[in-house]
Amino acid sequence: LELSYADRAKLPKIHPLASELLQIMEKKQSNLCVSADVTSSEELLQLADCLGPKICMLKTHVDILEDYTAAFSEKLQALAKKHNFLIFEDRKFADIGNTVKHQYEGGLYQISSWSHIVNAHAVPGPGVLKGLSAVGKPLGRGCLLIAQMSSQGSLATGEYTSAVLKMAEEQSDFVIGFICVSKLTKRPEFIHMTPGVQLHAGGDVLGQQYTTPEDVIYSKGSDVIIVGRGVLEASDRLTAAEAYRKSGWDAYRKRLGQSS
Ligand code: UP6
Repeated sequence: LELSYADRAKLPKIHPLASELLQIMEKKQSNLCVSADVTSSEELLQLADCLGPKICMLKTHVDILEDYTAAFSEKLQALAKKHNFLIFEDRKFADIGNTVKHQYEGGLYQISSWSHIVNAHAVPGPGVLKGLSAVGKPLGRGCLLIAQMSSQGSLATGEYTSAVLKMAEEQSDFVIGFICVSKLTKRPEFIHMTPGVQLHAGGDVLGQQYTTPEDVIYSKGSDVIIVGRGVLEASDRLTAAEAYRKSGWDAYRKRLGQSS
């Protein structure tokens, strides 16, 4: 039986942040996360304001901004409230617990103060999550573990991916789901999010591999499509975002056995 996003939001053991995301997805009929990979904070804020109504989540790489200020993060949070989306800083933490704690809370970006969701590699072992959750849990934040990657030749496969799943299950008070290529667990509390998505399969010259929203959501059983250049390089970004939203949502409805 395939549960709807709304059903999963009401599960007794669901993390409050995962529940909030699933409710947003249902309400906005969007399983689209736009990856706002731009280098100007003004452009990022414009993107967030323009595409906000179409997305459940906005993904950032704050360290590629050339002009980051604390005021930027305040404005981004206000836009997330205005348009009802969550912020996901794609920091890919990958160090010992004590170091990631500082990287998450402090430094120039103070990521924990403005990003609802972050992610981490499992390479260091469970200490990476212990460090992050020491900062994030009291703030109601959540973390995605990187179980697989979209890029060609990724080493995150097989037994490594299984070990990541186990690590997530052991710290499900902070881990809300996965970055992955396909659905990894039947446990409906975990949210699966997949990058490497464009409307046509293909890739780039640096190893990125693309599959379609239909393949990701319907065939592979993931929950959220993460789209960067598919939207950013379109001549009309809003129209492109709507095309991805519709394609992802239609695939979800098909998965539920509903006609689109
Ligand atoms: N990303 C991947 N693959 C992964 C994990 N993360 O592409 O396995 C991130 C990239 C980028 C976005 O860092 O921000 O998702 C994909 O962008 P694109 O759609 O422009 O390829």
